[in-house]
Amino acid sequence: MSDTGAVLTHLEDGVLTITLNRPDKLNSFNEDMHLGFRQALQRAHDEAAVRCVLLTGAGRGFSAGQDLGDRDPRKGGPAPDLGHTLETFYNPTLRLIRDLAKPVVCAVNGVAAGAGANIALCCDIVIAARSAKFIQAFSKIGLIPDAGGSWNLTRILGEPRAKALAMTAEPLPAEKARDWGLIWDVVDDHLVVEEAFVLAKRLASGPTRGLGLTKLAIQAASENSFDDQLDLERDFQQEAGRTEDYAEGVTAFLEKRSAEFQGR
Ligand code: T3D
Repeated sequence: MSDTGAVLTHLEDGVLTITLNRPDKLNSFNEDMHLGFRQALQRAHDEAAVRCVLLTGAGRGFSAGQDLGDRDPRKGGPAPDLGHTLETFYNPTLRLIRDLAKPVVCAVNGVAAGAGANIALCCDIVIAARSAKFIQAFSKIGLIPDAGGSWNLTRILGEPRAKALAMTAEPLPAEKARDWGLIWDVVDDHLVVEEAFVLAKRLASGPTRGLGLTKLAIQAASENSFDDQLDLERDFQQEAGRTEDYAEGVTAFLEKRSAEFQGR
């Protein structure tokens, strides 16, 4: 582990595991954790050796969102400018996850609340512990869903469920989140990180550029017209078709063996 305190990173078999590490505060986000998280995601962007990211939390929770101790009105002073904190801390991180042309797997090891829930839901493949729950906690403190929540929930669940989750702040159990199509899978608590790592390792040994383009193409689909998406598929496929991994994949098929992708 290369230890940056509030965030731990560990690179193994092409998988950069990023662990949110403030377990006594349910991995809620203070500035230190924001910076460590962003630094780790930037590393995933920059290093070719990183071919997949696995995000999880230390201890019994995934993340409880913003550290409310840092927002204590009883300490006096002017009200915090939350537009500024979103723009400075959360939004760049969410953009890094969405724009990263590599798979991001999330192992939701326990409760995910507020921005913690929505950061998890922004990842590409989410596997949750059976006891985990997702809470749009914002309305309990007078806020709106942020960290991409109003966008993701509405697109995935539709307005009725998105509004009800956001307005009631009712915990959404992991199995219901899976049944509603919000996450990929649910596994027994003690297996969640292990199973997510197996999946991440499999993705890390895949055709990294092709997987990255797949991610970006699927994300673009909800915004594009059918015609625009066909154009995008043409361009992305042209790029994928020029990778060494494509040549290796076809060769391996013809030679009746497993492909050995190098991520190039
Ligand atoms: O501010 C901005 O920049 C704008 C952005 C906002 C983004 C947001 O995320 S707003 C939403 C913030 N999050 C919340 O409102 C959730 C608050 N937490 C909870 O509702 C509950 O903790 C949970 C439902 C998540 C879990 O409940 P439970 O009973 O399992 O655990 P707990 O006992 O409440 O928490 C355990 C400890 O973590 C506890 O500390 P203690 O008493 O043992 O010393 C608790 O205070 C601490 N903790 C939990 N969440 C937070 C937190 N400390 C600081 N900030 C938190 N968000």
